[in-house]
Amino acid sequence: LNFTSTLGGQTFNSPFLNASGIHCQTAEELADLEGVKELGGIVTKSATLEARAGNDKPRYYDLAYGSINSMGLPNSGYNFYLDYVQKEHAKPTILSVAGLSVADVIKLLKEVQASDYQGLTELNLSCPNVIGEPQTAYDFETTRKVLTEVFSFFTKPLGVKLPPYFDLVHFDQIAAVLNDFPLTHVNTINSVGNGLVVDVEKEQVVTKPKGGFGGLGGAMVLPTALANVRALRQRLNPSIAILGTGGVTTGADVFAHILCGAQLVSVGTQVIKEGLGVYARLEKELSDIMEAKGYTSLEDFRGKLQVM
Ligand code: RRO
Repeated sequence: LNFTSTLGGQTFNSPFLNASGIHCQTAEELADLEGVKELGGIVTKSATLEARAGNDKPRYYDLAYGSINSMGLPNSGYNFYLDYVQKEHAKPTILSVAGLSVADVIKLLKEVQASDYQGLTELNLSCPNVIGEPQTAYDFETTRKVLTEVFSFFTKPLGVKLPPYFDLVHFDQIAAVLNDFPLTHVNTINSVGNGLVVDVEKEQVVTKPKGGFGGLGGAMVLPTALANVRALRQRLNPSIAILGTGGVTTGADVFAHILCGAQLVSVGTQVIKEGLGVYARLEKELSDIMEAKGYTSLEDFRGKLQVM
């Protein structure tokens, strides 16, 4: 089977990525990812200008149908991740960056532009968990302003990480903004922001920051993720690839993401639940489905979802 996909001029030998934030904060975790042969590429934890400890713990909670997190952008600072991606790696990397202000975003991307790094960068416009900070990509005008300023100087491959949208008009509105810029990709979805999980026995929330509000991930968000991949694939310029993230627990879920138009597919919560062995299982399950259907490459079914 041919699992090859291209993105930003680079070849990914498999469609699988780690979701940003999952097992990609420390040098050890990133080295672990390099050792997973079924991973097509490696995404770093979103980097800020300064290193951050993140929010108080507990800040991640495992649920039967997924997870809730309010990590608060713990990371080692952009210098660490920019050094990391400039080293030799067997797989392509995606450098994720997140600003706490527009000025931060510009400063971060100017550093990336000035560096020797020629790979992909992804601007996270959708972190739901930094106290007092809105998710930028829910504000269409601010998103346009940020991208206008960014593309006045940034010439390297750049994508954006989006939050989930829930209204067809919002898909139209964000696509109208994104289509005006030379983006390599959009990565959709980030966690479903500001859910609240209640422990009825304890009559209490399950995570400490923000009074228990946090981003939802895992199986419960799969239909939302598929809707976002599909709706954006229908609206974005063909030159903008879509990275599908959200709700993957089986090879069938990976197949569904690709059927909706995903170029690559990320796994988050299920990596936490199952460990890095998840990728071998998903690859086997995807292979079995493709073989049963007589497909030999991802192109055979990518974006070919049928409607009634
Ligand atoms: O660190 C986090 O709390 C976090 C981030 Br930056 C993000 O983009 N998405 C998420 O679910 N958590």
